[in-house]
Order: sequence, then C-alpha cells, then structure tokens
Amino acid sequence: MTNNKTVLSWIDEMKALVNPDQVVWIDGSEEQLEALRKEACETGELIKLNQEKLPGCYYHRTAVNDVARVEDRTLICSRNEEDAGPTNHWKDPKEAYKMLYDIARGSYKGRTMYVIPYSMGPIGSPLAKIGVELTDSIYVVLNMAIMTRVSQKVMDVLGDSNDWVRGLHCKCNIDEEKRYICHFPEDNTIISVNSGYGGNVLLGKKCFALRIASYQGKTEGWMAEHMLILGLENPKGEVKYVCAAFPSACGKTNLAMMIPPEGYRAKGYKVWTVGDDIAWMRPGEDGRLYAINPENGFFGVAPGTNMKSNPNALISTKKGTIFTNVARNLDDNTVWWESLDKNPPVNAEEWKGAHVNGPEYIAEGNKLAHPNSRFTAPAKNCPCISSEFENGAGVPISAIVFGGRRAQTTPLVYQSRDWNNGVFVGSIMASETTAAATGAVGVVRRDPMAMLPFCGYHMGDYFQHWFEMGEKLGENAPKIFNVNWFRLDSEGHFLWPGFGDNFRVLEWILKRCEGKVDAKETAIGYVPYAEDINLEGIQDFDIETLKSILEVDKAAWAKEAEGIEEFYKQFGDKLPQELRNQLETLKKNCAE
Ligand code: GTP
Ligand code: SPV
Ligand code: MN
Repeated sequence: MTNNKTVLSWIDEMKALVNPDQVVWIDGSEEQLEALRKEACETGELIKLNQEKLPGCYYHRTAVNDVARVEDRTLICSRNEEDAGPTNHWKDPKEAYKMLYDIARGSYKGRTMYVIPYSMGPIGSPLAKIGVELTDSIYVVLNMAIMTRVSQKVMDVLGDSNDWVRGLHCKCNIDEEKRYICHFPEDNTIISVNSGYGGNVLLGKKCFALRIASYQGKTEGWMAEHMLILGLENPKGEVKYVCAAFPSACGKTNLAMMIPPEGYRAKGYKVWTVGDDIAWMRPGEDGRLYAINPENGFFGVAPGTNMKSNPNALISTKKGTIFTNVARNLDDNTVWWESLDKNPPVNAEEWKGAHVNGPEYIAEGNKLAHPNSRFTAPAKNCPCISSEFENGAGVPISAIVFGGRRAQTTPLVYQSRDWNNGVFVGSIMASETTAAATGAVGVVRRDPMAMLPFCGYHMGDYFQHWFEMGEKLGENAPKIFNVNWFRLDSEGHFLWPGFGDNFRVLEWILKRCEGKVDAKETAIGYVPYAEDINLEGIQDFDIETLKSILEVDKAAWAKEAEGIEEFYKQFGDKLPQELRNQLETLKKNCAE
C-alpha cells in the first residue's frame, strides 16, 4: 500500500519483535471488513446480532478485568520527567521501551498482524493527521474502521513524509499486571499491551487524538481538546458552532446530539452534530478559531441512551454498529442496557455472559450491562450529522463551554469575564468520577478542561498554551462559559431536567456571544437573570428552582478556592502567574 520508507522500516522492526504468522494490510474495503467479521464470528470474538432488526451489527465482550481506561497504567514517556508533569504517570522512554518490548516480544505468534493506516480528520484536510496502528485484534480493526478513516488514500496523502503516529497494540494475555498504555510524545509513538478495551486500544482516539496531539498542538500552535462540537441553527438558517468539554461520561454525546424542546423545533431551531468527544482547533485565515472532529464514529456510553434522552444516538446504533459489554436479549438476539426501556429481557445474557432472568437479576441489585458498556457507531448514521462533518477546513467556534458533574456549588451556567478568566474557569473544573475509568465512582476530583487523563505533557505548560492561544486569537477568541446539569436536591434528585432542555442554556450562551442579553456580575463571572432563560413548555420545573441553581454561594466558593489552591500547588513554578492572579481575584470577590 505504500513505499514510505519510515512506515515500512518501522513495520519490519515491529514484525521482528512480535513475530506474527502473517501480515495483513487493511484497506478499509467492505469485502475485507466483511471477511474479518466472518472470521471473528467463527472464533467467538464477535457475535452476529439479529440482522433484520440490527443490520450489520455485532456484539463483543471484553475480559471481565478489562472494561475501562486504566489511568494508573497510562504512562507519558517523555525524556525529561518534568515534561510529563505531576498529573501524569511518567516512565523513562528507554526503560519503557525495554519493558514494553519484553512484554510484546513474540506475542503475535500464531496470530495475524493487521496494519491499519488511518486518518484522524477528513483525509487530506490541513487539520488532519495520519497514524498507522498495528494490532492482533480483529475487534480493533473493525472498531478503527468505524472510528477513523481507513483507506489506501491515507497512504497516498502521506507520501514519503515521516509525519505520522506509530501505534503498536498487543493483546497478549489481557494480563492486568502487565497492562500498559504508553505514549512517547517526542517519538510520535504509542504502545498498548494487555488490553482489549476501546479507550486503551483504539489508538487513534484518546492516545493519539488527545495525548499525542495535545503535545503536537503545543509545539505547532493548535489545540487538541476533549470536546464535542455542535452547530446550532436558528430559524433564519444561520448556524453558530459551540465546543464543550465535559469529563468522561458527563454528557458530551448527549449534548452533541440533543433535540431542542418542541417549542423551539416548531420555530425552526435545529442542532447539528460535528463531533461528540474530541475537537482539533486552529486559528483560520480570518483569525477565528476553527474546529474539526478528528473521528469518524461515536464510541458512546450505552447505559442511559434511550429514545427520550438521546434518540439521535440510539438511531445511530441501528446499523453497522459494534456493541461492547451490553446485555443481550436471547429471544431475538438484540441488545439491552439499563434505561434503554422499561422491559429488561427475561431471557437475558448479562454483560459477563451469564444466562439470567433480566428483571429478577436487576431486582437483586445487579446490572445487566456494564456501566461503561459502549456502542461504536458510524457518524454517517446520525440523523443530525452536520453538513460540515467532512469539511476539512473545520467550523468557526463562537463559544467554548466547560462543565462537570457537581451536586453542589457550581451554578447551571455562568460566563467567564474574558478569555484569561475563562482559562481559569477551565483549569478549576471538577467533577464526580464515573465508570469510564477504573477506580472509585462519584468522588469529586479536579479535572482541568476535562483533560486530566488526556494531556500528553505538563499541565502547567498546557495552561500557558491556552493563554497563548487567547493572545493569538485576540478579539476573535470564542467566549468561555461553564455549565452544570447535575445539581442535586437534598434527596439526590437532579434539579435541572437536562438533555433537550439544555438547549435553553445554549440559547442564552449564544445570545451572550452576540451581546443580545444582559447578565448579573457575580464573584465567579456573569450569571443569567432567571427571566432570561426561556422556560416555555418546560415540564416539572419552575423559575424558583432555576433561581436556586443560578445562585452563587460566596461561602461555598471561598471553600472551593481553598481546594483550587491546594490543587494548584503541585504545578509549582509551571503554574502560570495569571492563574495565581485569577485565584486571588476569586478569593477577594468571595470575601467581599
Ligand atoms: P465519554 O464518551 O465517556 O467521553 O462520555 P460523554 O461525555 O459523551 O457522556 P454521555 O453523553 O455519554 O453521557 C453519560 C451519562 O450522562 C449518561 O448516563 C447520560 O444519561 C448522562 N447525562 C447526559 N446529559 C445529561 C443531562 O443533561 N442531565 C443528566 N442528569 N444526565 C445527563
Ligand atoms: C472517555 O472515557 O472519555 C471516552 C471513552 O470517550 S474511551 O475511549 O474509553 O476513552
Ligand atoms: Mn470521552
């Protein structure tokens, strides 16, 4: 497929290391993928689902000990330890290569090496980048064929260039003790061993498009962010684009595909999805910030997805989709997960593969699907996919939104005073942890810009990069906001209805960008006057509750400031002075 010497010599080197029985290049053709699906069904790696109800859909189970990203085994291997920073696990690259090569050596024996040339972003786009992943897993090949652009054209575009990212994935024995996801930002290299779970092995996604790309962005003057991208169309047909960074399993896919409330739909408002997880952004010729979605599909959280919460996501999964770790309905060979509907299958296979009576199993306090079970669906299936999805120039961003799961303290929405204050707002993001990574769930942790697990270099330098981008963008910089859909009442119920009703908040955000609505200045930034959030047609919600979740409690924020100060300490001298100043301003504002 290529004469590129850098590609061929690296593959030869890896071949000598892992010792496969054969090497197969993936060209992305339907015939080749279909043959692989057939083979995977024969070995049990995949189960073909009901082809009448779910055409082209397959089911996969990972090992029980391999169901989420493993942050404590994810390493940044920069030459200097300081370059990885205090929030990453670091290992010396020489030692890391040795350790990984020892694990990988001979591990493809009796297996096939699949060579996947892929593009992150529309092939040939000036914002796109190329990678080659080697894997011994058909599941990985089929997922990469959905999540990225895999084709001969990728190698044609690459030509003789050495500007591509190397990715070696070895399933080995799925041994937890020898599982490592390692990044070598200075070598454009990723090595992942002993896992078969998406975020650890679809190397184009978090490994390349965030950890390696964030480092590239810092060096080359652009940004790789854990952000959805959506277009909001008004009744005049004008579309404005918004990016939003929420931590894993905190609502990016849902917001990206949301359906506006009925009253808005009737007037002609629409939401278009450009991306649901990752944004690559660069200043365009007109000085504005342009974003592309480097991915080609959605690797979405299944539980919670239903015709009410996110119909567009559910419809996207009806064909050509791979389901991982959900439950199966053995009566009709379809899939089920918590809150898909109110009828868990009686004749069910739970995510680990045991045959159970669904309703009884749930009544005993079990879950049929793993909380981090996922669907891998082609972007083109999405009914609201943006007409700009394939536009290699990207879309101009009007607003950047940060957010997390906070039961208390953080209001429904507020606007930063300016870009630098917005960088501060992003840097102090905190959220309750979810099942998307192994470890405790529901613990509040600071997760700046939702990038804590995904920044491939020192986060102090990362904050500095944000300030520099702001300087470069000047007047054209997007406005920065923060949202929190997850405020709870004293009984643990969500106070804000969320989902489609989040449109009401987006509308206020865009009005602020256009200078069409006033706001109240508070200790943390601009908060809406409750009357300015349109509640027309909203159900089981009133303006008094809205007022309560818009309130800024200075005492609570003073406490928050203490937590921020503590969090900032680890960055030492690398913490930009501007963030210290911003923190001082917050403290002062709360004391007034
Ligand atoms: P990753 O793919 O891990 O990056 O997750 P994500 O940020 O795309 O999260 P996703 O949209 O899949 O949502 C995860 C969970 O949050 C689901 O269980 C949703 O039901 C829930 N969720 C999303 N939006 C809202 C909301 O507005 N309100 C409430 N209460 N829950 C929400
Ligand atoms: C996330 O955890 O943020 C995801 C899923 O989007 S994974 O691919 O596992 O990273
Ligand atoms: Mn994500």
